[in-house]
Amino acid sequence: MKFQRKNFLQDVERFLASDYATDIAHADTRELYNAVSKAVMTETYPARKTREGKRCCYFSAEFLMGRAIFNNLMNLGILEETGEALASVGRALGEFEEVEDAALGNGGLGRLAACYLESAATMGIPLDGYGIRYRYGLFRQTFEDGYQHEEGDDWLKWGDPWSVRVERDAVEVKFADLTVRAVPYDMPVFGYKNGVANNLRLWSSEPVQAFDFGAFNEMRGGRKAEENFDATKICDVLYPNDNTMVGKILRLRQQYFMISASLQDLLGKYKAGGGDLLAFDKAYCFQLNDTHPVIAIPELLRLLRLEGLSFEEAFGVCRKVFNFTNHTIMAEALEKWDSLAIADLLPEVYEQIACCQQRLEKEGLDPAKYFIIRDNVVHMANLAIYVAAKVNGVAEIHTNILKTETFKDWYELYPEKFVNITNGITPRRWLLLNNPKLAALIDEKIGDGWHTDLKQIAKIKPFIADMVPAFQAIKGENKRKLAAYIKEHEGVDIPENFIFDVQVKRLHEYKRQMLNALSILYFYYGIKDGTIRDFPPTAFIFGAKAAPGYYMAKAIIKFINEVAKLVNSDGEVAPYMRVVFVQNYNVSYAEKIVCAADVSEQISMAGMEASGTSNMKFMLNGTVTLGTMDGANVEICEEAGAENNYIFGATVDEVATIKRFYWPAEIIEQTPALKRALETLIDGTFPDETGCLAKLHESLTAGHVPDRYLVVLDFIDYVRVKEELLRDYGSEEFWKKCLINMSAAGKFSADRSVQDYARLIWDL
Ligand code: 26Q
Repeated sequence: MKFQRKNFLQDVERFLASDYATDIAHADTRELYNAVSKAVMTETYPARKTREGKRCCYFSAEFLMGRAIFNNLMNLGILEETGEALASVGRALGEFEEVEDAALGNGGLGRLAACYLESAATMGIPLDGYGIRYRYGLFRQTFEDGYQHEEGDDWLKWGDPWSVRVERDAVEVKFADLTVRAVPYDMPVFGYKNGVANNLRLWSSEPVQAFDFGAFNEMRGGRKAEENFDATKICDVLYPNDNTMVGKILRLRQQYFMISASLQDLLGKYKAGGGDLLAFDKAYCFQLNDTHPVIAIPELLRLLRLEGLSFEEAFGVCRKVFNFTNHTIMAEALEKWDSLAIADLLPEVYEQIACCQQRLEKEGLDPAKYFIIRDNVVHMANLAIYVAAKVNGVAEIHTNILKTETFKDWYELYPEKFVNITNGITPRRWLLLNNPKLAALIDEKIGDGWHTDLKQIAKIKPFIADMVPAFQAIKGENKRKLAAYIKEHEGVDIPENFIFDVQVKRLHEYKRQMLNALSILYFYYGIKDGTIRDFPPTAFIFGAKAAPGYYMAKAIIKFINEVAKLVNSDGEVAPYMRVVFVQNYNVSYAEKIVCAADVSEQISMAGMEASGTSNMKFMLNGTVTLGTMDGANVEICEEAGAENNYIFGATVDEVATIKRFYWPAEIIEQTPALKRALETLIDGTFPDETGCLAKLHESLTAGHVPDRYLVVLDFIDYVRVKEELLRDYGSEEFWKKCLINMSAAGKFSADRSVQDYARLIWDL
């Protein structure tokens, strides 16, 4: 975008005057943010372009976009100019650090959707996002007495200047008990310095009439008035679950709401343009982001049949347009819905699901293996696999598990449907924007081709030895900044010369934050009793939100906060360690943490983490991985060399055998240091008024399936490798490992991922 300071500042003044009756000198940060954003929207509008022809639509219940302003200015190529223009009138771009994230997603799956939109725009691939404009995003987290507390995330209080409400495209969505109006809000997704803008369309639910006077008069009867009340409730809030399914009808309403609105919109426009319904796939294809949008399949069948297509014709269209991505093998995350619940809420949609089941039965397949509906339960993943053209996992190891275990029978039936597309991250947000000094250092050595072709970052290899001092200095500065931020927001002092050992991700038992916490206690007691000497000074940094209903995850947060209190208040260990659990970990916090980390903890039980994407972000910023052979860690080792990372623990194959006769009690007895760390959960070391720590202890040691995720099994190997890493830290060898990882991150660009999708799945 051509930037003209005079026009820009005039636009800003005009918006400040018309929207807030103020001016640049007097506007508060929120007012200035809105005016600046709208000025950019205005100036870029006429010049936005996107590719003609077939488009792919990314259907997703989550888009975890984070903060838009800096990324948009960077991609438009006007970040510096805007900063200078604001400075010339006595304001600063840095003020916008206060603006809160758009957190319309939980974690990996939602952030992946956001990275893919940015990468597709940058690669010139015509990909648009379709989802829900939640009124409240993922809850804001605080700790009170070490326990997690949740508050509503009122993200719109900052305004939404990057979205445009498109009244003319509003449609009605019908449920058995009510009809609501779906109004789209469009947000441009700017490609990196290429003039492209794709679109993210988020639907908002409203009453069919703004004020239904008839309903008002019938209010004593109740029913009508309640309908209008319910309409807005659909988009009220994002369900705060990650890798677990909640069977709430409201969640099903959300899914159908965004899908029906999107398909009516797309099909309506296609028809209006005179398109032949049987050739719908020549104009569109749909990527289903996990099972959450899978209701799109019966909805499109319903809509096509309303247009007069036979079931077989409509089914044929669906088989060509839909593709399905699976993000998890966890049984509790695979969506299953009660048949009656769907039939009650969406009778005509259920009818189409039943037709799919009938069609499947007619094929004469083994009903024990192949079913969509069984025992009055609809299996959304099976519906998706039966109909989709392509089914993909998100890392090599994950796709292999899908083929050989989770969906083994389906793979035998349709081997050609299954493909792997390893996840990726956008190098713009996750290096250029969050670590500008490192990006500039790379530019200086190899030019800027890597910005949009990350494979080129391998060109840095011959410079690695020379780069170490500059890299150290940049990392040191990033660490100082993070430490200051943590001091301000969490009240914990982290000396900058400490190693920053980081585990940030959703809180889940399978991700094994417990393993990390127990190792900290092991080091702590070892330092205290003198069995561990000269421990390399280390800050253990955690960030994670627990689903509000996930009892064990919340207990783990309480435990780690208690460990932090114990360690941080002990003067004897102060020279060696600190522990901090940062509150409200989100995309913006991640940007600060990722560039400052020395150790990236990726320690899930092998076979559980589909891919992971923070592992890629750390790698790209020159951080070694301390991890298991799980998810994309496997490919990170392939690319960067296992010898340049710190790998431990049982492999997938070992997990499978060991699980059959696993009994942790024996190992605990033979490992006194582990036993001692575990005992702190029940011996009064920590207050436990709610009994949650005792429950945590029980989950690791007792019951029908003790220690489901093999924390005890992997403990010894974990602390061995972790100590080795911490002792290697600071050597010339270690710094080279960091840079080798950075130089080998090319594969993990989301640009590569979306190009793989475009070529192997979307046929764009
Ligand atoms: C389902 C039904 C009802 C309510 C909520 C849900 C729900 C919501 C979110 C189920 C799962 C999720 C999120 C899953 C997720 O984030 N998976 C992660 O996806 C990443 C991107 O592919 C991977 O890198 C991670 O390994 C995987 O855990």
